[in-house]
Amino acid sequence: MSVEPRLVEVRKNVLKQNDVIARALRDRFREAGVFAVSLVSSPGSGKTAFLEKTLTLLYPHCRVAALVGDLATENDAARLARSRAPVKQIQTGTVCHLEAAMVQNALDDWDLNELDFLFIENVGNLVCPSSYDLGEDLRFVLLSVTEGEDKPLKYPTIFNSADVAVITKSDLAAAVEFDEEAARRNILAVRPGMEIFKLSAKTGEGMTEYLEYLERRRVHARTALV
Ligand SMILES: Nc1nc2c(ncn2[C@@H]2O[C@H](COP(=O)(O)OP(=O)(O)OP(=O)(O)O)[C@@H](O)[C@H]2O)c(=O)[nH]1
Ligand SMILES: [Mg+2]
Repeated sequence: MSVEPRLVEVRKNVLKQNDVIARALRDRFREAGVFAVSLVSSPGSGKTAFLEKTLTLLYPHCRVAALVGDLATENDAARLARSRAPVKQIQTGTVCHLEAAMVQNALDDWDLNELDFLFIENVGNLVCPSSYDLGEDLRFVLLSVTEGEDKPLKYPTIFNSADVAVITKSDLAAAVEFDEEAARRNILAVRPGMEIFKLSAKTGEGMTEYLEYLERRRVHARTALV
């Protein structure tokens, strides 16, 4: 008997269990009327900066909160908390992605009825997070101008499992000779028709357009239920 089929079986069961919890989370989000958005990308592509800007701009107008996953440290939670929104860090130890059970545990003492948006920043990784549904309504994949236009082609699964792409750090585009046309072409080659935003958390360029889109998606998702 070879070892490989058993490993495959264990992995299948873990994913199946994750899907069951993710489904329960999705139902909970719907019932509470909270719109859940997750962010995935490689380490350092700007998830926390983008999320801090998002929370800061949304906080005065609606009820927002965030969970953030990292293997270690509370650094990102501390940065996000500057927005004044409720924030919780999830430390995954050696695990390279968030799982639905981790999100469920982190939400234990939060009343979701009091939220309009829940944001979930995943661990920086272009591979592991793609297999794990977190019950979110919308998944954003970030691609910074500094990491190379070919990333969607090299890591198609993460782009395929996301709903929307965000090109970040647009203020640095010229300095790194970012080829926007190639990046868009590569994203669309992997995920035809994907919505793409380009923005900078530093200058705020492109943020308004993206926030208007987010609000449209929230209203559409929540009124579609009524
Ligand atoms: N110039 C510029 N720098 C940015 C922008 N967004 C993020 N950065 C910088 O990029 C670095 C990484 O940003 P983070 O927000 O920590 O990236 P991250 O994806 O959350 O990183 P991990 O959580 O470690 O995966 C930091 O030094 C940020 O200041 C941007 O829009 N423009
Ligand atoms: Mg971060």
